[in-house]
Amino acid sequence: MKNYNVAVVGATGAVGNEMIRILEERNFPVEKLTLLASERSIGKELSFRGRSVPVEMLTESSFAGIEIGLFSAGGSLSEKFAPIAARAGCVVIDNTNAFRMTPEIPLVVPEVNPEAIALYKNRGIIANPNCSTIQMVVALKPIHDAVRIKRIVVSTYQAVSGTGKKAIEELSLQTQALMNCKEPVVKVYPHRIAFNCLPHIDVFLDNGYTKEEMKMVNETKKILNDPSIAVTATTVRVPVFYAHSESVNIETEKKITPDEVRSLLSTAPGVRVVDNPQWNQYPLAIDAAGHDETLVGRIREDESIPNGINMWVVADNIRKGAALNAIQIAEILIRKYL
Ligand code: NAP
Ligand code: 12T
Repeated sequence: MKNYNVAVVGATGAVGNEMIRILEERNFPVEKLTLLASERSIGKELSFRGRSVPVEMLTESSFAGIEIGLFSAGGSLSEKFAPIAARAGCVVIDNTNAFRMTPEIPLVVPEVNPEAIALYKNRGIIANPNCSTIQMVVALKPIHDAVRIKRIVVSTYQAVSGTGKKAIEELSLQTQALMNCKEPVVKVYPHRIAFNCLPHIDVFLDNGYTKEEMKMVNETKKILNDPSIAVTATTVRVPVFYAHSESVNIETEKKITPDEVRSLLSTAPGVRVVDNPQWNQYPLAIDAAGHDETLVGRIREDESIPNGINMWVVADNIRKGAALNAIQIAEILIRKYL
């Protein structure tokens, strides 16, 4: 079996770190691992398969001989360096918002639209969707195939780790400060996040929605390859470290019962149904964190309309929402195309 030269761009970040762990965990056939970050990280070393790997500075010549580039250092760096890497012959799997809605670039969730990976040939780039969108479409795809979803109303409860390592530290420091009667320092978000909820993720747009909300609207249609699905979203930051939770309401064309949804999802790839309210069992962020599956529960009829279902969907935003999804794409890429 062939081994591949892999680069992680943004290796010292929350997502990059998890990528290194998952490459190791899943025994991805890595020949040489190159770790790239900013000038600030020169001198750092990260461990991979029991060895220390030095972090190098990302430059235009970083991609000679690299076959797969896992990018997670922010949108503007991807805009600049992904095309440079692609020109050097590297297939880029990009975790940022930079290319997701570019028509000729595939936007992939392996459980949902793995066939789109073939389009990597267009530009040498595959886009990884937004974390909140990934877990929602993993749960909805089997239902959409069975009874066609006409409309989705989603509200999210998103962990601070989605913003990166600075935000993880901010929630931790603010919590400690408040528990010790000290003034919390507010830096990463516009308001305190400890013991609070912020209806604000990413920047506000002219239509009154946030960019995160519009990512959910637009990416869902692209991944499900169905521009006719109506989607509306409210995205909220909550004081949770890892795993996003979502309240998802759907209206379907054909009627489906909660039992039929549970049965469909019980065999769906990447999904674990956790739905025993009589034993207080339902998806929890603390149970999803560190795991691969998207947990789905609280499945019940929306009694306000003829064909409606409500559910609660939880997944680790750094794993399925980012690093794991990217590496699952890479696994299909090497198995079928490289
Ligand atoms: P993070 O913890 O803040 O890490 C940022 C990483 O980018 C670090 O490795 C940092 O290196 C590197 N970086 C920053 N500026 C750089 C530069 N000028 N040159 C080279 N490297 C640079 O953030 P994160 O949570 O890992 O997220 C990183 C990006 O991934 C986000 O901006 C977002 O676009 C994307 N993301 C996507 C999802 C998703 O929904 N799929 C989820 C989370 C994040 P230093 O340590 O050297 O500063
Ligand atoms: N602002 O990949 O803050 O578009 O949780 C993912 C997560 C952007 C993205 C976050 C964000 C993205 C967040």
